[in-house]
Amino acid sequence: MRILILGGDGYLGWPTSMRFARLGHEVHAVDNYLRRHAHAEAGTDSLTPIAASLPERANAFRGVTGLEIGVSEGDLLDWDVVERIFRDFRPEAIVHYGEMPSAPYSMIDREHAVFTQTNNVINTLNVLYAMAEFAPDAHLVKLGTMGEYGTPDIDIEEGFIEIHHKGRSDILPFPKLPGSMYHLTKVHDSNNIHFACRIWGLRSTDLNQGVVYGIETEDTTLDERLNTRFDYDEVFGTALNRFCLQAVIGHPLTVYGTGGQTRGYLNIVDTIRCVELAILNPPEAGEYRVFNQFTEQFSVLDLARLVQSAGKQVGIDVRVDHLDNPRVEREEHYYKATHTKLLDLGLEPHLLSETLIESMFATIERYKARVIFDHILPVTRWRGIREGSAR
Ligand code: NAD
Ligand code: USQ
Repeated sequence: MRILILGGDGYLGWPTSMRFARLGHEVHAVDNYLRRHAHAEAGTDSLTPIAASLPERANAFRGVTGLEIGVSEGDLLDWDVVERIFRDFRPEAIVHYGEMPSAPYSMIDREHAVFTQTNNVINTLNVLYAMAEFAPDAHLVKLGTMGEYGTPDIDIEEGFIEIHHKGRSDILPFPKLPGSMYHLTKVHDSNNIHFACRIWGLRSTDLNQGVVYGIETEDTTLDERLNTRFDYDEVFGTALNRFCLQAVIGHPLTVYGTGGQTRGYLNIVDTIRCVELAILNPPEAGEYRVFNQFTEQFSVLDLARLVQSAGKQVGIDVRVDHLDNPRVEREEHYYKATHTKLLDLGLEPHLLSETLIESMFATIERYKARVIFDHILPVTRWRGIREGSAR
Protein backbone atom coordinates (compact mmCIF):
# COMPACT_ATOMS: atom_id res chain seq x y z
CA MET A 1 0.00 0.00 0.00
CA ARG A 2 0.98 3.64 -0.40
CA ILE A 3 1.08 4.93 3.17
CA LEU A 4 1.56 8.58 4.03
CA ILE A 5 2.98 9.20 7.51
CA LEU A 6 2.28 12.75 8.70
CA GLY A 7 4.63 13.73 11.52
CA GLY A 8 7.10 11.10 10.29
CA ASP A 9 10.06 12.68 12.10
CA GLY A 10 8.47 12.30 15.55
CA TYR A 11 8.83 9.90 18.48
CA LEU A 12 6.15 7.60 17.03
CA GLY A 13 6.19 8.67 13.37
CA TRP A 14 9.79 7.68 12.62
CA PRO A 15 9.62 4.09 13.92
CA THR A 16 6.22 3.71 12.23
CA SER A 17 7.72 4.82 8.91
CA MET A 18 10.53 2.25 9.24
CA ARG A 19 8.16 -0.53 10.27
CA PHE A 20 5.83 -0.04 7.32
CA ALA A 21 8.73 0.21 4.87
CA ARG A 22 10.07 -3.08 6.25
CA LEU A 23 6.63 -4.66 5.82
CA GLY A 24 6.89 -3.87 2.10
CA HIS A 25 4.67 -0.79 1.88
CA GLU A 26 5.51 2.33 -0.09
CA VAL A 27 6.05 4.92 2.63
CA HIS A 28 6.22 8.69 2.42
CA ALA A 29 6.98 10.65 5.61
CA VAL A 30 6.20 14.35 6.08
CA ASP A 31 7.36 16.71 8.82
CA ASN A 32 8.15 20.39 9.38
CA TYR A 33 10.41 19.75 12.42
CA LEU A 34 8.06 21.62 14.75
CA ARG A 35 9.07 19.25 17.52
CA ARG A 36 12.81 19.75 16.98
CA HIS A 37 12.34 23.55 16.88
CA ALA A 38 10.32 23.55 20.12
CA HIS A 39 13.16 21.73 21.90
CA ALA A 40 15.80 24.03 20.42
CA GLU A 41 13.85 27.08 21.64
CA ALA A 42 13.44 25.68 25.15
CA GLY A 43 17.03 24.43 25.47
CA THR A 44 15.96 20.80 25.81
CA ASP A 45 16.84 17.79 23.66
CA SER A 46 16.16 14.14 23.07
CA LEU A 47 18.20 11.84 25.32
CA THR A 48 18.89 9.59 22.36
CA PRO A 49 20.94 11.23 19.60
CA ILE A 50 18.86 11.33 16.41
CA ALA A 51 19.94 11.90 12.82
CA ALA A 52 19.85 15.58 11.78
CA SER A 53 16.90 15.50 9.36
CA LEU A 54 14.33 13.25 7.73
CA PRO A 55 16.41 12.88 4.53
CA GLU A 56 19.40 11.82 6.67
CA ARG A 57 17.25 9.32 8.51
CA ALA A 58 15.92 7.93 5.23
CA ASN A 59 19.49 7.68 3.85
CA ALA A 60 20.66 5.81 6.92
CA PHE A 61 17.65 3.49 6.68
CA ARG A 62 18.43 2.80 3.01
CA GLY A 63 22.07 2.10 3.92
CA VAL A 64 21.11 -0.36 6.63
CA THR A 65 18.14 -2.14 5.02
CA GLY A 66 18.26 -1.32 1.30
CA LEU A 67 14.69 0.00 1.61
CA GLU A 68 13.31 3.40 0.65
CA ILE A 69 11.32 5.90 2.71
CA GLY A 70 10.20 8.92 0.69
CA VAL A 71 10.31 12.22 2.61
CA SER A 72 8.90 15.74 2.38
CA GLU A 73 9.97 18.59 4.63
CA GLY A 74 6.91 20.82 4.85
CA ASP A 75 4.19 22.31 7.00
CA LEU A 76 0.75 20.71 6.97
CA LEU A 77 -0.67 24.15 7.70
CA ASP A 78 0.42 25.12 4.19
CA TRP A 79 -2.29 24.03 1.74
CA ASP A 80 0.16 24.09 -1.20
CA VAL A 81 2.35 21.54 0.59
CA VAL A 82 -0.58 19.28 1.47
CA GLU A 83 -2.09 19.50 -2.00
CA ARG A 84 1.23 18.68 -3.69
CA ILE A 85 1.90 15.68 -1.47
CA PHE A 86 -1.60 14.23 -1.95
CA ARG A 87 -1.49 14.81 -5.74
CA ASP A 88 1.98 13.27 -6.14
CA PHE A 89 1.80 10.39 -3.70
CA ARG A 90 -1.91 9.46 -3.97
CA PRO A 91 -1.99 7.72 -0.56
CA GLU A 92 -4.18 4.70 0.13
CA ALA A 93 -3.74 5.14 3.87
CA ILE A 94 -2.76 8.22 5.87
CA VAL A 95 -1.36 7.90 9.37
CA HIS A 96 -1.71 11.30 10.98
CA TYR A 97 0.68 11.90 13.89
CA GLY A 98 1.58 15.41 12.72
CA GLU A 99 0.43 17.58 15.60
CA MET A 100 1.84 19.39 18.62
CA PRO A 101 1.47 16.62 21.26
CA SER A 102 2.22 18.25 24.63
CA ALA A 103 -0.40 19.28 27.19
CA PRO A 104 2.05 21.49 29.18
CA TYR A 105 3.26 23.25 25.99
CA SER A 106 -0.33 24.16 25.16
CA MET A 107 -0.83 25.61 28.66
CA ILE A 108 2.25 27.88 28.78
CA ASP A 109 0.37 31.03 27.74
CA ARG A 110 -2.12 32.42 25.22
CA GLU A 111 0.39 32.32 22.38
CA HIS A 112 1.17 28.63 22.86
CA ALA A 113 -2.52 27.77 23.23
CA VAL A 114 -3.45 29.61 20.03
CA PHE A 115 -0.54 28.05 18.17
CA THR A 116 -1.44 24.54 19.38
CA GLN A 117 -5.09 24.87 18.45
CA THR A 118 -4.31 26.43 15.06
CA ASN A 119 -1.60 23.93 14.20
CA ASN A 120 -3.53 20.83 15.16
CA VAL A 121 -7.04 21.73 14.04
CA ILE A 122 -6.21 23.51 10.79
CA ASN A 123 -3.64 20.99 9.60
CA THR A 124 -6.16 18.18 10.14
CA LEU A 125 -8.77 20.19 8.22
CA ASN A 126 -6.26 20.54 5.37
CA VAL A 127 -5.78 16.77 5.40
CA LEU A 128 -9.55 16.18 5.28
CA TYR A 129 -9.98 18.56 2.32
CA ALA A 130 -7.02 16.94 0.52
CA MET A 131 -8.57 13.52 1.07
CA ALA A 132 -11.96 14.65 -0.20
CA GLU A 133 -10.36 16.09 -3.34
CA PHE A 134 -7.50 13.72 -4.18
CA ALA A 135 -7.92 10.50 -2.20
CA PRO A 136 -11.60 10.00 -1.33
CA ASP A 137 -11.20 6.23 -0.89
CA ALA A 138 -8.12 6.46 1.34
CA HIS A 139 -8.25 5.53 5.02
CA LEU A 140 -7.29 8.17 7.57
CA VAL A 141 -5.76 6.68 10.72
CA LYS A 142 -5.71 9.63 13.08
CA LEU A 143 -3.92 9.76 16.41
CA GLY A 144 -6.31 11.07 19.01
CA THR A 145 -5.98 10.68 22.76
CA MET A 146 -7.66 8.97 25.70
CA GLY A 147 -7.48 12.42 27.28
CA GLU A 148 -10.41 13.48 25.09
CA TYR A 149 -12.70 11.72 27.57
CA GLY A 150 -11.18 13.10 30.77
CA THR A 151 -12.03 11.22 33.95
CA PRO A 152 -15.83 10.82 34.13
CA ASP A 153 -17.51 8.88 36.94
CA ILE A 154 -18.82 6.29 34.48
CA ASP A 155 -17.08 3.66 32.33
CA ILE A 156 -15.53 5.13 29.18
CA GLU A 157 -16.70 3.48 25.95
CA GLU A 158 -14.89 3.35 22.60
CA GLY A 159 -16.01 6.61 21.06
CA PHE A 160 -19.77 6.16 21.26
CA ILE A 161 -22.37 5.47 23.97
CA GLU A 162 -26.01 4.42 23.82
CA ILE A 163 -28.10 7.09 25.51
CA HIS A 164 -31.70 6.58 26.66
CA HIS A 165 -33.46 9.88 27.09
CA LYS A 166 -37.14 10.59 27.71
CA GLY A 167 -38.27 7.31 26.21
CA ARG A 168 -36.03 7.43 23.15
CA SER A 169 -32.50 6.17 22.54
CA ASP A 170 -29.58 6.78 20.19
CA ILE A 171 -25.90 5.91 19.87
CA LEU A 172 -24.01 9.18 20.17
CA PRO A 173 -20.41 10.36 20.59
CA PHE A 174 -19.17 9.75 24.13
CA PRO A 175 -19.12 12.99 26.19
CA LYS A 176 -15.72 14.72 26.32
CA LEU A 177 -14.01 16.48 29.25
CA PRO A 178 -10.46 17.20 28.02
CA GLY A 179 -7.91 18.53 30.49
CA SER A 180 -5.69 20.89 28.46
CA MET A 181 -5.72 23.15 25.42
CA TYR A 182 -3.83 20.37 23.64
CA HIS A 183 -6.33 17.65 24.60
CA LEU A 184 -9.09 19.99 23.39
CA THR A 185 -7.55 20.04 19.90
CA LYS A 186 -8.06 16.30 19.65
CA VAL A 187 -11.75 16.73 20.48
CA HIS A 188 -12.09 19.40 17.80
CA ASP A 189 -10.30 17.11 15.32
CA SER A 190 -12.60 14.21 16.21
CA ASN A 191 -15.66 16.35 15.50
CA ASN A 192 -14.23 17.52 12.17
CA ILE A 193 -13.23 14.02 11.08
CA HIS A 194 -16.60 12.56 12.10
CA PHE A 195 -18.27 15.34 10.08
CA ALA A 196 -16.12 14.60 7.00
CA CYS A 197 -17.06 10.91 7.19
CA ARG A 198 -20.77 11.65 7.64
CA ILE A 199 -21.01 14.36 5.00
CA TRP A 200 -18.40 13.48 2.39
CA GLY A 201 -18.23 9.71 2.86
CA LEU A 202 -14.56 9.62 3.91
CA ARG A 203 -13.38 6.71 6.07
CA SER A 204 -11.39 7.10 9.27
CA THR A 205 -10.17 5.36 12.39
CA ASP A 206 -9.63 7.71 15.32
CA LEU A 207 -7.16 6.08 17.68
CA ASN A 208 -7.71 7.43 21.16
CA GLN A 209 -4.30 6.58 22.43
CA GLY A 210 -3.12 6.47 26.04
CA VAL A 211 0.34 7.54 27.25
CA VAL A 212 3.14 5.81 25.32
CA TYR A 213 6.38 4.58 26.92
CA GLY A 214 9.53 2.94 25.57
CA ILE A 215 12.66 3.83 23.64
CA GLU A 216 13.25 1.04 21.19
CA THR A 217 11.57 -0.91 18.43
CA GLU A 218 12.97 -3.71 16.28
CA ASP A 219 14.01 -1.12 13.68
CA THR A 220 15.50 1.59 15.91
CA THR A 221 17.99 -0.92 17.33
CA LEU A 222 19.41 -1.83 13.90
CA ASP A 223 21.73 1.17 13.90
CA GLU A 224 22.21 4.22 16.14
CA ARG A 225 21.31 6.53 13.23
CA LEU A 226 17.83 4.94 13.28
CA ASN A 227 17.15 5.92 16.92
CA THR A 228 13.85 7.54 17.69
CA ARG A 229 13.73 10.52 20.03
CA PHE A 230 13.25 10.08 23.78
CA ASP A 231 12.28 13.09 25.87
CA TYR A 232 12.16 13.57 29.60
CA ASP A 233 11.77 17.34 30.06
CA GLU A 234 8.69 18.70 31.86
CA VAL A 235 7.03 19.82 28.62
CA PHE A 236 7.51 16.90 26.24
CA GLY A 237 8.49 13.99 28.49
CA THR A 238 5.65 11.65 29.47
CA ALA A 239 5.17 10.04 32.87
CA LEU A 240 6.88 6.64 32.70
CA ASN A 241 9.65 7.78 30.33
CA ARG A 242 10.42 10.61 32.76
CA PHE A 243 10.36 8.34 35.80
CA CYS A 244 12.79 5.86 34.22
CA LEU A 245 15.25 8.63 33.39
CA GLN A 246 14.87 10.22 36.82
CA ALA A 247 15.64 6.86 38.46
CA VAL A 248 18.83 6.43 36.45
CA ILE A 249 20.18 9.94 37.18
CA GLY A 250 19.27 9.77 40.89
CA HIS A 251 16.51 12.41 40.69
CA PRO A 252 13.49 11.78 42.96
CA LEU A 253 10.48 10.70 40.89
CA THR A 254 8.23 13.69 40.21
CA VAL A 255 4.77 12.43 41.17
CA TYR A 256 2.31 15.32 40.81
CA GLY A 257 0.03 15.56 43.86
CA THR A 258 -1.15 12.32 45.44
CA GLY A 259 -0.40 10.32 42.27
CA GLY A 260 -3.89 8.79 42.08
CA GLN A 261 -4.28 10.12 38.50
CA THR A 262 -5.07 7.04 36.43
CA ARG A 263 -4.51 6.78 32.69
CA GLY A 264 -4.20 4.13 29.97
CA TYR A 265 -0.62 3.27 28.93
CA LEU A 266 1.01 1.30 26.13
CA ASN A 267 4.41 0.29 24.81
CA ILE A 268 5.70 2.11 21.68
CA VAL A 269 5.89 -1.30 19.97
CA ASP A 270 2.15 -1.74 20.51
CA THR A 271 1.41 1.76 19.15
CA ILE A 272 2.89 0.73 15.82
CA ARG A 273 1.10 -2.62 15.82
CA CYS A 274 -2.25 -0.94 16.58
CA VAL A 275 -1.79 1.45 13.64
CA GLU A 276 -0.92 -1.54 11.46
CA LEU A 277 -4.03 -3.43 12.62
CA ALA A 278 -6.20 -0.42 11.85
CA ILE A 279 -4.71 -0.19 8.34
CA LEU A 280 -5.12 -3.91 7.67
CA ASN A 281 -8.79 -3.75 8.69
CA PRO A 282 -10.15 -0.53 7.16
CA PRO A 283 -13.61 0.89 7.87
CA GLU A 284 -16.32 1.19 5.23
CA ALA A 285 -16.64 4.34 3.14
CA GLY A 286 -18.44 6.93 5.29
CA GLU A 287 -17.54 5.11 8.51
CA TYR A 288 -15.94 6.94 11.43
CA ARG A 289 -14.82 4.53 14.12
CA VAL A 290 -12.95 5.03 17.37
CA PHE A 291 -10.56 2.58 19.04
CA ASN A 292 -9.30 3.17 22.57
CA GLN A 293 -5.62 2.44 22.10
CA PHE A 294 -3.94 1.40 25.34
CA THR A 295 -3.14 -1.93 26.93
CA GLU A 296 -3.16 -1.32 30.71
CA GLN A 297 -4.18 1.36 33.14
CA PHE A 298 -2.02 2.61 35.99
CA SER A 299 -2.08 5.43 38.49
CA VAL A 300 0.98 7.67 38.52
CA LEU A 301 1.87 6.24 41.93
CA ASP A 302 1.59 2.65 40.58
CA LEU A 303 4.18 3.62 37.96
CA ALA A 304 6.46 5.26 40.50
CA ARG A 305 6.34 2.14 42.70
CA LEU A 306 7.09 -0.13 39.74
CA VAL A 307 10.09 1.98 38.80
CA GLN A 308 11.21 1.96 42.43
CA SER A 309 10.96 -1.79 42.61
CA ALA A 310 12.75 -2.29 39.26
CA GLY A 311 15.45 0.04 40.62
CA LYS A 312 15.90 -2.20 43.64
CA GLN A 313 16.56 -5.17 41.31
CA VAL A 314 19.51 -3.37 39.73
CA GLY A 315 20.81 -1.65 42.86
CA ILE A 316 19.36 1.83 42.29
CA ASP A 317 17.80 3.50 45.31
CA VAL A 318 14.79 5.35 43.87
CA ARG A 319 13.07 8.09 45.93
CA VAL A 320 9.54 9.25 45.22
CA ASP A 321 8.56 12.91 45.72
CA HIS A 322 5.00 14.24 45.77
CA LEU A 323 5.18 17.68 44.16
CA ASP A 324 2.47 20.32 44.23
CA ASN A 325 0.43 19.37 41.17
CA PRO A 326 1.15 21.95 38.43
CA ARG A 327 -1.96 20.79 36.56
CA VAL A 328 -5.64 21.05 37.33
CA GLU A 329 -6.80 17.44 37.26
CA ARG A 330 -8.58 15.00 39.55
CA GLU A 331 -6.05 13.10 41.65
CA GLU A 332 -8.43 10.49 43.07
CA HIS A 333 -11.09 9.31 40.66
CA TYR A 334 -12.94 6.41 39.08
CA TYR A 335 -11.35 5.17 35.83
CA LYS A 336 -12.46 2.27 33.73
CA ALA A 337 -12.08 2.51 29.97
CA THR A 338 -13.15 -0.13 27.46
CA HIS A 339 -10.37 -1.17 25.06
CA THR A 340 -11.44 -4.34 23.28
CA LYS A 341 -11.61 -3.35 19.61
CA LEU A 342 -7.87 -3.62 18.92
CA LEU A 343 -7.64 -6.84 20.93
CA ASP A 344 -10.47 -8.20 18.77
CA LEU A 345 -8.38 -7.37 15.68
CA GLY A 346 -5.51 -9.44 17.07
CA LEU A 347 -3.39 -7.11 19.21
CA GLU A 348 -1.10 -9.09 21.52
CA PRO A 349 -0.01 -6.52 24.09
CA HIS A 350 3.54 -6.12 25.35
CA LEU A 351 2.66 -5.50 28.98
CA LEU A 352 4.71 -3.39 31.36
CA SER A 353 7.11 -5.37 33.53
CA GLU A 354 10.08 -4.72 35.78
CA THR A 355 12.24 -6.41 33.14
CA LEU A 356 11.14 -3.91 30.54
CA ILE A 357 11.81 -1.02 32.91
CA GLU A 358 15.26 -2.46 33.59
CA SER A 359 15.98 -2.56 29.86
CA MET A 360 14.88 1.09 29.62
CA PHE A 361 17.30 1.87 32.49
CA ALA A 362 20.11 0.23 30.49
CA THR A 363 19.42 2.29 27.35
CA ILE A 364 19.13 5.49 29.39
CA GLU A 365 22.41 4.68 31.16
CA ARG A 366 24.11 4.49 27.76
CA TYR A 367 23.18 8.10 26.94
CA LYS A 368 23.31 9.50 30.48
CA ALA A 369 26.04 12.02 29.64
CA ARG A 370 23.53 13.85 27.38
CA VAL A 371 21.02 14.59 30.15
CA ILE A 372 20.07 18.26 30.59
CA PHE A 373 19.14 18.59 34.27
CA ASP A 374 17.52 22.04 34.18
CA HIS A 375 14.16 21.11 32.69
CA ILE A 376 13.09 18.14 34.78
CA LEU A 377 11.06 19.85 37.49
CA PRO A 378 7.65 21.14 36.35
CA VAL A 379 7.27 24.89 35.88
CA THR A 380 4.27 25.04 33.52
CA ARG A 381 1.16 25.60 35.62
CA TRP A 382 -2.47 25.20 34.57
CA ARG A 383 -3.59 27.80 37.09
CA GLY A 384 -1.82 30.69 35.37
CA ILE A 385 -5.01 32.54 34.55
CA ARG A 386 -7.63 31.72 37.17
CA GLU A 387 -8.05 28.73 39.40
CA GLY A 388 -10.82 26.31 38.44
CA SER A 389 -12.04 22.92 39.58
CA ALA A 390 -10.61 19.68 38.23
CA ARG A 391 -13.90 19.05 36.39
P1 NAD B 1 6.01 14.10 18.17
O1 NAD B 1 5.98 15.56 18.48
O2 NAD B 1 7.31 13.41 18.38
O3 NAD B 1 5.52 13.83 16.68
C1 NAD B 1 4.68 14.71 15.96
C2 NAD B 1 5.45 15.15 14.71
O4 NAD B 1 4.59 15.97 13.94
C3 NAD B 1 6.67 15.99 15.06
O5 NAD B 1 7.83 15.46 14.46
C4 NAD B 1 6.33 17.38 14.53
O6 NAD B 1 7.46 18.08 14.05
C5 NAD B 1 5.32 17.05 13.44
N1 NAD B 1 4.38 18.16 13.18
C6 NAD B 1 3.64 18.85 14.07
N2 NAD B 1 2.94 19.82 13.45
C7 NAD B 1 3.25 19.73 12.14
C8 NAD B 1 2.87 20.47 10.99
N3 NAD B 1 2.07 21.53 11.07
N4 NAD B 1 3.37 20.09 9.79
C9 NAD B 1 4.22 19.03 9.67
N5 NAD B 1 4.62 18.30 10.72
C10 NAD B 1 4.14 18.66 11.96
O7 NAD B 1 4.88 13.42 19.06
P2 NAD B 1 4.56 11.88 19.30
O8 NAD B 1 4.75 11.59 20.73
O9 NAD B 1 5.26 11.05 18.27
O10 NAD B 1 3.01 11.85 19.02
C11 NAD B 1 2.50 11.59 17.72
C12 NAD B 1 0.99 11.76 17.74
O11 NAD B 1 0.41 10.86 18.67
C13 NAD B 1 0.54 13.16 18.17
O12 NAD B 1 -0.59 13.53 17.41
C14 NAD B 1 0.14 12.97 19.63
O13 NAD B 1 -0.83 13.89 20.01
C15 NAD B 1 -0.38 11.54 19.62
N6 NAD B 1 -0.25 10.86 20.93
C16 NAD B 1 0.99 10.69 21.49
C17 NAD B 1 1.09 10.02 22.72
C18 NAD B 1 2.40 9.81 23.42
O14 NAD B 1 2.40 9.40 24.60
N7 NAD B 1 3.54 10.05 22.77
C19 NAD B 1 -0.07 9.51 23.33
C20 NAD B 1 -1.31 9.70 22.71
C21 NAD B 1 -1.39 10.37 21.50
N1 USQ C 1 2.60 13.24 35.72
C1 USQ C 1 3.25 13.18 36.95
N2 USQ C 1 4.58 13.45 36.96
C2 USQ C 1 5.30 13.74 35.85
C3 USQ C 1 4.64 13.77 34.60
C4 USQ C 1 3.28 13.53 34.58
O1 USQ C 1 2.63 12.92 37.98
O2 USQ C 1 6.51 13.98 35.96
C5 USQ C 1 1.16 12.94 35.66
C6 USQ C 1 0.32 14.04 35.03
O3 USQ C 1 -0.07 15.00 35.99
C7 USQ C 1 -0.83 13.24 34.46
C8 USQ C 1 -0.22 11.90 34.10
O4 USQ C 1 1.02 11.82 34.82
O5 USQ C 1 -1.79 13.01 35.44
C9 USQ C 1 0.09 11.75 32.61
O6 USQ C 1 0.87 12.85 32.21
P1 USQ C 1 1.81 12.76 30.91
O7 USQ C 1 2.60 14.03 30.84
O8 USQ C 1 2.54 11.49 30.90
O9 USQ C 1 0.73 12.65 29.75
P2 USQ C 1 -0.29 13.71 29.15
O10 USQ C 1 0.00 15.09 29.53
O11 USQ C 1 -1.66 13.18 29.39
O12 USQ C 1 0.05 13.59 27.60
C10 USQ C 1 0.61 12.41 27.01
C11 USQ C 1 1.11 12.77 25.62
C12 USQ C 1 -0.07 13.22 24.78
C13 USQ C 1 -1.16 12.14 24.80
C14 USQ C 1 -1.55 11.76 26.22
C15 USQ C 1 -2.42 10.52 26.27
O13 USQ C 1 2.08 13.82 25.71
O14 USQ C 1 0.37 13.45 23.43
O15 USQ C 1 -2.30 12.62 24.14
O16 USQ C 1 -0.35 11.39 26.95
S1 USQ C 1 -3.62 10.62 27.55
O17 USQ C 1 -2.92 10.84 28.83
O18 USQ C 1 -4.34 9.37 27.53
O19 USQ C 1 -4.47 11.75 27.26
